[in-house]
Amino acid sequence: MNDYRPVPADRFTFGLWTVGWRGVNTFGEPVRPPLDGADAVRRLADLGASGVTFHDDDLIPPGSSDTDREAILKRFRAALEETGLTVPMATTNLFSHPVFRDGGFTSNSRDVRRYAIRKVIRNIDLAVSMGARTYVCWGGQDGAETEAGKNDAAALDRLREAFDILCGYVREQGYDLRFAIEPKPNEPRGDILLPTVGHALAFINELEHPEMVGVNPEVGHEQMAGLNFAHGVAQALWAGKLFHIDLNGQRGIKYDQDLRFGAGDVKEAFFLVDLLESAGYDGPRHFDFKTPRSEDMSGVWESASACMRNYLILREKAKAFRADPEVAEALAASRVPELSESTLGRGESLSDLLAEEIDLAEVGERGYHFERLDQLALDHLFGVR
Ligand SMILES: [Mn+2]
Repeated sequence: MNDYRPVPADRFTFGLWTVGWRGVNTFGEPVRPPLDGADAVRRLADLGASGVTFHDDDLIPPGSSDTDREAILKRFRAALEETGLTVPMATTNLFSHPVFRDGGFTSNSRDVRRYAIRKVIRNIDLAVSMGARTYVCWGGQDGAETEAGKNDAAALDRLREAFDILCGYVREQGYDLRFAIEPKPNEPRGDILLPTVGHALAFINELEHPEMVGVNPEVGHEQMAGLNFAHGVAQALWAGKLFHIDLNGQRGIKYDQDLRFGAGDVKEAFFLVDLLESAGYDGPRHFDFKTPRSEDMSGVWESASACMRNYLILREKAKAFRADPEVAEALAASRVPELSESTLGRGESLSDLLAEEIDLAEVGERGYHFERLDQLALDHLFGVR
C-alpha cells in the first residue's frame, strides 16, 4: 500500500513564513514560539520537502547589523548544505513595516517606492547567490480602501516602472531569474491592485520585458474572489506564464484562510492536481499555508506533512481517473476530445463554413453527459472506484 511519503523528486517546497507563522491574527496574539530558519530547514527535509523559500525579513530580522546578517546566513547555508534542500524561490516583505502602510511599489510616497525597490534588489542578490530562479512579488499593501486616495492609472504606471527597473537590473547582472506576480483580491487592503490571475496576465503584456514575468497564483486568493482556481491556472499555463504556484486551501468567499493543501475545496484541488500533472508543469509545488492558531508546534508539522500527503493522494487519484477506460469512454461521449479539433478544417475556407447548414432541431437536443463524467471523477476522489 502506498504510504504517500514525499521524496525530493516530488519538488515540494515551503515558505519559511508558513511553518514559522506564530498564529497572530487581527484579534489574537502569537500562540507559538519563533522558529529558527535553520531548524525549519532540517525539519522540512526530514518530512520529505525538497526546498524552502523566504521573504528577506523571514530570514534576517529587519534592522539586523551586517555581522548578525552574516551569522544568520552562515547557519542557514549550513543547514541547506547538510540537508540538500534548495532555495528555488525568494520574495520580499513589502507589507509588514509601517512605511508600507500605503504599499511598496505603488505607495503614494515616492521615497517609500524608492526604498521598496532597494529592498527588493538587496534580496534578489541574496536569492540568486542561493540558487533561486524565481522571484515572487506580492504587493499586499498595494491597494486602497477609498477610490479617492489612489489614482489607479498612476499606480499601474508605477507598478510597471518598478518591474521594468527590476527586469533591467536582473538583465544587467546577467542573473538567470524570472519574476512571478502573485494576485490577490483583498486583505490586508480593502482592494488590492492586480486582484486576479487575469488582471496580472494583462498587466504583464504591458511590460518592457514580458518574457521575464509570469504569475504565482495561490489557490485561496482566486477562491476568495469566487473564481475557479483550476481555470485560472489553466489560462496561466496556456499563456506560458505559470512560473510558480502557491498551494493551500480555502472554503468560499471569506478572509484568506491559508488552510493546508486539500483542506478546502477538495474537488477543485483534485482537478488542480490533475491539471498540473497532465500539463507537465515542472516547477516547484510550493505550499503557502498557515496552521490554524489552535495548534501547537506538533500541529504545524502535522499540517505541513499533510499538505504533501494530500497532493500525493490527489496525484494518485487523478492518474487513476485518467487511466480508467470508462472515463475515456465518458470523455468521448461528452465530446471533450472534439474541442481540440480546429473549428475550421485544414485547407477549408471561411466560405465552406458559411455554406454549411446545421440541423438546429437535432443538434439542439444533444446532451453532453457531463454529469456522468463528473460523477466518475467523484467516485475516484471518494475512493470507490
Ligand atoms: Mn493566502
